[in-house]
Amino acid sequence: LSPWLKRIIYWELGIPLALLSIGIYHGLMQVIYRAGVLHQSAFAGLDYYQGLTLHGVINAIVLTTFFAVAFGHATITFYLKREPTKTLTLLSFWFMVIGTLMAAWAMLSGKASVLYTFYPPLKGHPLFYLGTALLIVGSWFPLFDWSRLYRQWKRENPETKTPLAVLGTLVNFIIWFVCTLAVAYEVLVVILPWALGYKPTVNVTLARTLFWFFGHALVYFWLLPAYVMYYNFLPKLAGGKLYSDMAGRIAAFLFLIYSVPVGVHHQFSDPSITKGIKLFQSILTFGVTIPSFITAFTIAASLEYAGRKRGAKGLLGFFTKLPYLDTDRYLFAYLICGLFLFIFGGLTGIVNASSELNNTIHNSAWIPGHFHMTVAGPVFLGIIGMSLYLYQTTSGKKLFMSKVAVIIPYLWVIGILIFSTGLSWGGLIGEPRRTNLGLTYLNPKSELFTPEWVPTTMLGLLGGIIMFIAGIMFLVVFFGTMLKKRSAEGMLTFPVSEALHDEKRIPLFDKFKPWLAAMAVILVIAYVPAFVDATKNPGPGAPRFTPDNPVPVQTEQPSATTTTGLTKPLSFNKN
Ligand code: HAS
Ligand code: HEM
Repeated sequence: LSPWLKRIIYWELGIPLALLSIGIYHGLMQVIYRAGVLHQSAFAGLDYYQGLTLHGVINAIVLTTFFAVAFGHATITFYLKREPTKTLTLLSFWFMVIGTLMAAWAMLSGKASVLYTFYPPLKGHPLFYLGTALLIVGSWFPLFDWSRLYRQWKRENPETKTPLAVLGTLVNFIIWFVCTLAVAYEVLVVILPWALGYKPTVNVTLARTLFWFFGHALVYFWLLPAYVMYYNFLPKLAGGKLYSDMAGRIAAFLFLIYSVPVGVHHQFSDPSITKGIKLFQSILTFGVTIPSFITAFTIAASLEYAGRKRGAKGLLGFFTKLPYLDTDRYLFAYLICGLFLFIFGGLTGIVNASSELNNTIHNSAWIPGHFHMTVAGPVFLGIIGMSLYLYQTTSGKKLFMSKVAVIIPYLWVIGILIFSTGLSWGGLIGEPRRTNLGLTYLNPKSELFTPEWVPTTMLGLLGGIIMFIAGIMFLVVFFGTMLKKRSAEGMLTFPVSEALHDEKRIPLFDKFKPWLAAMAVILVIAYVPAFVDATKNPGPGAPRFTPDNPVPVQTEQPSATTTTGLTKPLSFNKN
């Protein structure tokens, strides 16, 4: 690893992890507001929605994107034995840093409390959207570089199977490139002209449809680096082999075709999109669970093989023979904890995907319950575990507080399980998401006080405090390791797993073109009708809202109560 590339990878890991301190502080604040410990709309100078925006954007957008790029550089360099170009890598880094700074300024100054989904008609400062666009465009550059390196490698090794980790990384960034085209269009063509004041209204349905074209594929962009670790490193860390190399390839290509055309499952409640499209995308969503089921069985078989090699007996005895607390293989602890949480993240996802059941849990606390067992489960634990591993091995330093490092993921699992039980249970009894419950529903002085939500939000609070403690402990270990003196020669190395069944090369599973063609066809069938709907039935051109007031800024008249006691709909100024 050249010194310049190593330095960039360190910055790409270090910057978002430093920001994570703000990210998890606001996670803690969320459970505090929700449990009604605070009955106010702001704390320490930061407003509730400002905090929630910082939490979602830092944890789910900035940390994940920087990490995927840094890990991609490391994986490609390691497996293909060639490095990306300096100019493009630096350009990508600066785009991402400047974009993050612009968005951070907008959020911290309270000018973009629009949440990480930035749905219009909530309107943020233009720099928030421009910053996000820069961050995304910056993360595209490495794909161009890596594809060139891959093609070079393939020319020299036409009959060798593409290393699974390289395949996973390329598939991931292709998904990312395709889905971000939609969000780039949303930001640059739909939102920015309106945010800058050139257009008075915005097509809310179109913006949401473009967002979710991007948004669900985004979750697989978060997930695939963790899958690269599960297939390629976890079996070796467990002391065994990957059960089947082909299973990993099939899973990667299935993600390529299924990740994008499922976004409408976030819009089951959007009236402008017709039922048939929703049903079709609901079925495709079941399709996208297949690669995860393949992964569950393949990795379980790999763990079983490792456990039996270490002398395990009986049906499930292998679970007792795995290196859960081995400080030399601390990465194992992070990966196995993530996998364990994903069992519940996956099950709750399947509930969400069922369009009828979705009516019950949409916009309820169930949803953050689901996604903290996915993005804050396998994804987050993979990111922090691998960041530590990459830094420690390439710098040649010893781990700071290694015994603590290995228990952090277990503490995190305990925290998430309590937290998500509270939120999922709360969701089932009507507790909403994205709501400062402390102001009303969890405030005994309010007439809206809802005592049924006391136990659920208390569980959320307890779990959230444990997660916060585990998160801070991780930051101490990571930055403590950075401050240590070098004790050995650092080098880029991974615990590479051999395959138990190393199936011979089948060209279909070693080529991108057929899968890209299939992806294009499914995308067109799934999304052209959705976009036609969104463009034809935009609903009233939405006026501007500010985050602290549910009443639109540009109204002809305030809402009035009729003699029947019903509220007349607001009439929007459509000019
Ligand atoms: Fe999701 C909403 C459906 C996966 C993230 N999801 C969200 C949101 C986020 C998110 C952030 O259909 C909220 C967005 C917002 O702000 O509004 N999701 C699914 C489905 C899956 C799924 C079907 N989601 C993810 C992943 C995420 C993520 C991954 C982040 C990384 N999700 C939905 C739907 C909604 C949604 C609807 C919209 C809801 C609404 O109404 O708003 C699937 O991909 C899940 C498949 C997973 C499995 C699990 C396999 C299990 C494995 C572990 C095996 C363990 C072993 C180890 C071997 C089938 C691989 C055992 C070890 C021991 C020690 C025991
Ligand atoms: C939202 C708590 C860590 C990603 C939330 C919410 C809570 C919360 C209570 C729901 C707010 C609501 O809808 O009312 C925490 C705590 C954490 C933590 C206590 C740890 C100390 C994480 C991590 C990630 C993450 C590590 C991702 C890597 C998100 C996202 C949202 C969210 C994307 C949605 C924001 C939105 O609705 O706009 N968090 N979280 N969280 N969290 Fe976390």
